[in-house]
Amino acid sequence: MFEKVTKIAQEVAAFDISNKEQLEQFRILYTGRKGQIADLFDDIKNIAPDQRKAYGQEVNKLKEQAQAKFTQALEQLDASVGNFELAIDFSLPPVPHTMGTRHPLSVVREEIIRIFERLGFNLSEGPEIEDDWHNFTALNFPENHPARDMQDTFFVEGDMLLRTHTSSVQVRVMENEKPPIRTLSPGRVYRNEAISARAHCVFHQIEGLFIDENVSFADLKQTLYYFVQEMFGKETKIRFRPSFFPFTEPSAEIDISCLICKGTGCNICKHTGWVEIGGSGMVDPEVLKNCNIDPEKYSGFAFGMGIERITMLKYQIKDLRLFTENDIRFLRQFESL
Ligand code: 2U9
Repeated sequence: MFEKVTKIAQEVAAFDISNKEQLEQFRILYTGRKGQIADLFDDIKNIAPDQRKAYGQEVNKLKEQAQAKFTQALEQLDASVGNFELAIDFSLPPVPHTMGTRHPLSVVREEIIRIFERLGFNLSEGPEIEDDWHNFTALNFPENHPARDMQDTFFVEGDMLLRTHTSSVQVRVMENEKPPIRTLSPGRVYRNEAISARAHCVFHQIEGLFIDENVSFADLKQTLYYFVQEMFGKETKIRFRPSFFPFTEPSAEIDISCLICKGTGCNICKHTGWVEIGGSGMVDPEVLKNCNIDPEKYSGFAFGMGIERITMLKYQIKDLRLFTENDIRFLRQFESL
């Protein structure tokens, strides 16, 4: 029995450990739970009782030697990995550095803000969870207006709802500030709509409000004309189509000449030569009154646009869902903006 211990001790001493595979082999053969040293301990029952003590001491000595050899080899191999395998290879070409890019909606929102900033507009923000007064009643929506329906608006609780437009922010501005008011309110809005290529239940709007003495429809037209030329290029034409909104009177839809066919007719403009970018109008005197502004003294205009819509027109994006899918192949296309 002692010869077996000596034989294994010789093998352990002679075993060459120069890589991780050999180290693992050494562990399996000798120091592991099912290794030969564990077997030697099991053999103790076959040793004559008067020799068991000496045998045990021998096997213990071997176990310590093997364990020490294992630990030393492991430390050496780890150190060599640090020195060589993980060392930096300075001859490699640089890894392109991947920075995030600004979302196209943020780029376009900024661009719109910059244009109106040059006309003296400031920015205003407000809550996304609104009350009925700021979202509907102050804006002259009648009690039975379809926009107040559950099908169109997400109600939270009681008369609280997810704002359906950022006009609610401008109601708050009017309640809290005196004219002259020139303010722009960009933000997220919610409508209870099925998601498709052309509609989403969450989207972004930017609305403008201009209130002062003697503000006329001509001011509205000139302001939006300036915006369109700055945003879409000097050759872009603008037209106003009569419309109706509860909060403006008169009201007008804003169209621009189609950016693709320049007004000659194509698929994008459905062969009309024009595409809609938003709505506008003179603030209804009832709305001014609701916000404690004297309609005898002041008048104003307002307008609203969907940021998604403007971005889709400007960059020829065909599906609204791309804005929220976070597909890197889509987002990377706007890297240079
Ligand atoms: C106040 C009074 C009036 C803002 C306006 C529109 C016309 C309009 C739509 C465009 C596309 C919303 O994103 S959209 O669906 N907006 O047509 N918005 S006038 O009028 C106001 C705002 C605030 C106090």
